[in-house]
Amino acid sequence: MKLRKIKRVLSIQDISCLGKCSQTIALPVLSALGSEAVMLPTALLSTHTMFKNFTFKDLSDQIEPIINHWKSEGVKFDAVYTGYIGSEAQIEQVKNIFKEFKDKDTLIFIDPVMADNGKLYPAFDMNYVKKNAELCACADIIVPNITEACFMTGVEYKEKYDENYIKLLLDKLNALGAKINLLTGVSLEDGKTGVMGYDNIKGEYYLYQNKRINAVYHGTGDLFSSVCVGEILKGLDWRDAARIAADYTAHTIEVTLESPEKPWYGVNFEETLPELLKL
Ligand code: PXL
Repeated sequence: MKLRKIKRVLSIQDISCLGKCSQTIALPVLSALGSEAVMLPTALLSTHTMFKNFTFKDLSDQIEPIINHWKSEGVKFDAVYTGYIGSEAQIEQVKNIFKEFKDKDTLIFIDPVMADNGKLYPAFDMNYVKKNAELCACADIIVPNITEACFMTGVEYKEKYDENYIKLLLDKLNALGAKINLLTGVSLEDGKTGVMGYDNIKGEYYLYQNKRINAVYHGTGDLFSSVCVGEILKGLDWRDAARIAADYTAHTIEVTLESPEKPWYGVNFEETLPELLKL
């Protein structure tokens, strides 16, 4: 009998108790795709920061003891996946975690969650952006949206753009140092949206456009990233993983529109997960 080993992924992001995003999306999606999800919560919030009056407990002081305990257990990770990181100081802690746990086959996947629609999320400033850009140098893959890419590269944010603008952004992202740069929310045709990436090692672009659904829900970036990580760990090439993640996210938004909640409560991925497993 051939022995199989489950891939183990460390998910570093906050726990927002209500409002599906970050860990509450990453864990179920990674498990469904067949990886063991280990979580390192960066902060504990009552809701994500698009709600009013959210509570926020920084968990930085827990990171070192947790990591030390895992080291004493000799634990290894096939991937380290980072999302929303609460502060500049925590970005430094994350860099150390990469040093501690990265060996030659460990995938480092960074979603530099900090901004959307031309604006930074509350609590972040340009110093935080600069640190996040430095962190991206450690990655095998980064998946910023256009706003995050603009903040990290200093390129002007535009709502209307063409392929040359996206290629310029990808060029500037490449200079940050990650191996694969994958821009999300790229819309190059009317009624379409998707991703465009550049593989720094092979020198190749990849563009994928699918149907654009005119609705904005919170947590869809986290859904896209979690699916990408899970699919890559299943052995898929990053391009196939990105295509599946883009199609699945769009489909989940469409399904969510059939039972409308307030968009900041997130998408109903619970309904579509069984279909993801068949893709
Ligand atoms: O979905 C990204 C995200 C994750 N975690 C927290 C957030 C956000 C975006 O607003 O506020 C706490």
